Amino acid sequence: MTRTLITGGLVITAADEIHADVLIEGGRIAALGTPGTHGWTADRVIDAAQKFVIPGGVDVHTHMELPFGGTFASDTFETGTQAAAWGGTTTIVDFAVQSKGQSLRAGLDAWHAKADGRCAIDYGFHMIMSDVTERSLKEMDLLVEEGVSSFKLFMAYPGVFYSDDGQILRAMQRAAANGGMIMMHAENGIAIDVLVEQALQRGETDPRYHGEVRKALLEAEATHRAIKLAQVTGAPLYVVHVSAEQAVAELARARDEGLPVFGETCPQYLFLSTDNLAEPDFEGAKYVCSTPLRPKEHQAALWRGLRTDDLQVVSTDHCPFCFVGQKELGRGDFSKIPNGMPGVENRMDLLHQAVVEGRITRRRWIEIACATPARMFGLYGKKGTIAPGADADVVIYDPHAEQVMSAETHHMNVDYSAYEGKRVTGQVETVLSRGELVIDKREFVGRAGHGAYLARGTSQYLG
Ligand code: DUC
Ligand code: ZN
Ligand code: ZN
Repeated sequence: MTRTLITGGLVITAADEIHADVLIEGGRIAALGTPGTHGWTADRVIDAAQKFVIPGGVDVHTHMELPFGGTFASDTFETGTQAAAWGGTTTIVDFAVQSKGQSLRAGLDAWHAKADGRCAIDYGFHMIMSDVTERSLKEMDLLVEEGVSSFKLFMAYPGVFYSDDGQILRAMQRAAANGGMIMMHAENGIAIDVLVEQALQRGETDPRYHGEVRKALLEAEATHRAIKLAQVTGAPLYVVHVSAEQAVAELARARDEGLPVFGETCPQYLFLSTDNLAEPDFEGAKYVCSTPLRPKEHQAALWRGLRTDDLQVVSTDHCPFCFVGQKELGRGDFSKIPNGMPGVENRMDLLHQAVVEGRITRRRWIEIACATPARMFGLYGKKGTIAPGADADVVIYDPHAEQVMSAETHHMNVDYSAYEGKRVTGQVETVLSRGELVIDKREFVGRAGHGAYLARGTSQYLG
């Protein structure tokens, strides 16, 4: 059994910051010990002096190879999980998709076929339900039992992923009974599609109109409706990619009422804005995602929500499309721009930058990026912390390194960076996944197929 010892670092978890040595044995954390007192020996010693020792990031919202708008997200499970590791993320939960007329099982099988044997880090699946029928409702119970314990429903994208309120209510009733978590894309897609049509008729075809028609109020309205439907059924609700201040207010009100309602935001909403969507020469298309980027003024509410726990998780919604050949599908018609942005490699660094800037504390960084996403989706104990018995998914993080984000240097399979030229302080140095080196002093030493499929438990936020 290989023994690894990480010495001299500052171990940061959601709960503590302690100077400790970390002993890893057989892929798991064996013990934490006071430096200089324990006498442990190991096959491999990693010097973490002046560095942070943090749990590997847990990104619970990615879309590798997602079919969207006539094309596919450009990261495969192989490239996307390597990029994740480069950025200090050691677990992803991706979204398997049920196609219309098909079973949940068929969707899940298709996603296993894409991912199994290809991932550099561990991975699990949520299930996107695009066809809520008697049959798929029954299948939900089986999926929860076998480790796919969360279901994403869409109030947007009529004709594609959209579910109506009756379908949503039925899926929520089922989740309330079987322990599943309902994840919601909360935007009023029926109303948005009318506004899209009207904008195009007026000749408003540039990327920035994507942001104008997908109104904050229509995110807030859908968030409110989803909360009320969840309340009627008793189901827990996790609202994905929250971007509007008014939607945060809906979540805060529901949480003040004591409802099991949770919210996630993403780095793009914290660091980018409609100014990016308005970039000339169609460059704004790089920032087209849904929910859309909002005017800068919304960012304060998102940061506040993260501090007050009205928002609990930051994930990426990593869904990259190349500018050349993919985003370009929407030249002359913003509604044809594939929705999504790259970011799986950038999340831990951007959130560390928020620590540097004093927006969140170091422990809150680990809480929103590692511990809470693991707890939320039934992975905690194994993932999301550094404690005896946990998987040895560990990142040695240099908090003093300076880096400039760029498509020239990133590892995501996409031809642009949403943060091109952005200077941040802090960088991943070494990454272990279940005790095995994936990144060794900024060299990739992992392999496709090391990543194991994670059958998840139910959310640890449910009673
Ligand atoms: N939003 C995106 O930006 N891309 C994929 C699906 C989604 O909901
Ligand atoms: Zn979505
Ligand atoms: Zn998504």
